[in-house]
Amino acid sequence: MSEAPIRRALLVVDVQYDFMDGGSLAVPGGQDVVPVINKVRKSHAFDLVVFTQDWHPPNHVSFASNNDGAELFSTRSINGQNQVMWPDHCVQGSDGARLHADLVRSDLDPVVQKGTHVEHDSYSGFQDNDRVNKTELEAVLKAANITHLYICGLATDYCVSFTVIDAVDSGFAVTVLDDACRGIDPAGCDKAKAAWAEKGVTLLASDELDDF
Ligand code: VGL
Ligand code: ZN
Repeated sequence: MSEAPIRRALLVVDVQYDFMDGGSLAVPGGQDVVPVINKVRKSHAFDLVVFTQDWHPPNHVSFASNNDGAELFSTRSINGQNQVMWPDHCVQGSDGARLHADLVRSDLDPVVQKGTHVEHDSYSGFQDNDRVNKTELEAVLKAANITHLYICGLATDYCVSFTVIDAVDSGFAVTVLDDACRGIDPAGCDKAKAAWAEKGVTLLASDELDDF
C-alpha cells in the first residue's frame, strides 16, 4: 500500500496579547514564544502555517464575571463540563484578542477562531470541550493534505494540550515544539506531556527539528 506523501503544517495556538505577561490571563513568559516560532517558520519549508485564535463573545460562559459569585480560577460544573472560571480574556474585537504583532504571518495563513459559542468553551483548536461544535481546523488541514503537524503556542496545559490530543485523534502525526510553548501550571504541563507521550506524540526542542 502506498503512503500519502508527507505534508507538514505548523500550528500556532493562541499567541494573543491577553496570554502575554501583563495580559488579562497571562501565561508566564508567553511573549517569549514569538521569536522561537518565527525562527522555526523561517528555517523550515512548512506546506501550511495555521494560527488559532481564542475568540469569545463578551457574555461567554467561561468568564467568572458572567457566573454569579464565581471566584476566579475556581471550577464550576456547567452543562456537565468542569468549567474553569477564567478572567475575561480574548473578547472578540478587543486588543487582547489580537495575535501578537511580531508573529511572522502571510495572507495565506488561515486563522481559525474558537470559543465563539456563548455556552461552550473550546480549549482545542478542533472542537468545543463538550465536542458539540467543531471548528474548521480539521477541514482546513485535510483540504491541504496535511499529514504531519508541528504544534506550539499557549498554553501548554490547556489549549495546546487539548489541540495536541485532538490532532492525534484526527489522524495526524504530531510533534510539539517544547521551547515554543509556555504553560500556566507546571504540574498541569507535566501531566499534559505524559498524556501526549501515551498518544505517541514527539516532543522536541525547536533546534532538534529535522531539516525540511
Ligand atoms: C486558554 C484558558 C482559557 C488557552 C484559553 O489558550 O490555553 N486557556 N482560554
Ligand atoms: Zn478562552
